[in-house]
Amino acid sequence: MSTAFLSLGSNTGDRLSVIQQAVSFLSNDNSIEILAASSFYETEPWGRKNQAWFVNAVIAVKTELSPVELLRVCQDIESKLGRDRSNEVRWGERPIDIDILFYDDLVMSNEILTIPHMFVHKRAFTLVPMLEIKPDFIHPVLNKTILDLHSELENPEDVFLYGTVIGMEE
Ligand code: A4P
Ligand code: MG
Repeated sequence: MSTAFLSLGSNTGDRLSVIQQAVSFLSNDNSIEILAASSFYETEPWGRKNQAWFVNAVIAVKTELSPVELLRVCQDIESKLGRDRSNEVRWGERPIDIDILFYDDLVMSNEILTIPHMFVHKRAFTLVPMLEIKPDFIHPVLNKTILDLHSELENPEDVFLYGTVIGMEE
């Protein structure tokens, strides 16, 4: 059994509901057990600024699936929830994105999967929810805790607990 951390994000449609449905699909998979879930956050778009704000969350799962099998399950769920990759631009808007942030302390990279996720340490929208569920997790390449990586962010994008944003820009 392995422990993986998954990032969920949405910035079109009913963002919160789509993320909740994704978590529910994951928990219904017989090979996946949800160990912990962060709160929901409203986050400023990272990478491509001119788009709607995202809702983001991170969950910890226990699974017997290999990393690639886990990715396939996540991509199937993305499709079920209406994601059509053929219409997308990199870092652009999407109804649901599920990324594998970490898988135990595995380090791997091939054409379909890079673990740890290559931007996990640069994004407040992944580090803030991680802080809630596993602040002492050590990034296996950078050898730093989530707490340290978060404190080292330069110019982090805005991340607010869901429901607490006043005057959010669209
Ligand atoms: N892939 C490689 N490694 C991984 C991994 N660890 N987890 C491959 C998941 N997928 C991984 O991903 C493209 C390919 O990456 C997959 O086919 C898989 O084989 P994708 O989800 O189809 O495309 P993408 O999401 O457009 O590309 P990318 O580079 O993964 O974008 P990101 O990094 O997911 O960024 N701002 C805020 N505030 N919140 C967000 O959630 N999300 C993005 C998307 C940009 N800005 C954001 C947010
Ligand atoms: Mg992705």
